[in-house]
Amino acid sequence: MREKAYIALGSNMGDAAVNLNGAVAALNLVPGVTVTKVSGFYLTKPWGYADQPDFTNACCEVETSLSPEALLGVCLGIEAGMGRVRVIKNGPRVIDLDLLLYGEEQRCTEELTLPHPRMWEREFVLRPLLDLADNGRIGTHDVAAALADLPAKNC
Ligand code: PH2
Ligand code: MG
Ligand code: MG
Repeated sequence: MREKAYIALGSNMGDAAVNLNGAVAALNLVPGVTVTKVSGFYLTKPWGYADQPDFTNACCEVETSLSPEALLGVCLGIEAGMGRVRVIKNGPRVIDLDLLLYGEEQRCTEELTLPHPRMWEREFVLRPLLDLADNGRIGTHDVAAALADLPAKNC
C-alpha cells in the first residue's frame, strides 16, 4: 500500500538550496519513493545552538511503498551520502532529513518516533509543512493551529 509521508529538510553548510534540492532529487530516485510536493525554502535562525549560520529549511511530501523504518533508513543514507558528519549536537550540517509523519502511523521505538516528537514546537518545521497542507491540515493534524499556537508555547 502506498502512504503519504512528510520529511523536513534543513541545511546550513555550503550552498543550502543546492543541498536541499539535491536531497529532494535523491529521495525521488529511490525505488518506492515519489516526491509529490516540495514546500518553499525558508531562511531560519538557528535553534538550540546559536553560534552557527542561519539554516535553510523546507519540507516535502512523498508517496511511498516503503515501511516507515525503511524510509527512515533512506533518509539517513542520503544524509551520509551527502557527506553529513555528526560533530556538535544541533550544530551545522550539510543536510538533515527528519521523517515527520507517515500516514497516521504512530511509533515509539528507539529507532523511530512518529509523529516526530519535536515537530509541533518548531516554527522552522511547521512553516514549510503548512505549504503542503490542505486547508491547514495534514490528515488528522492541524498544522495551521499548531503554528498559530507556537508563540504561546515559547513564552
Ligand atoms: N535543526 C537542528 C537544530 N537547529 N535550527 C534551524 N533553524 N533549523 C534546523 O533545521 C535546525 C535548527 C537539529 O536538527
Ligand atoms: Mg533535525
Ligand atoms: Mg535529523
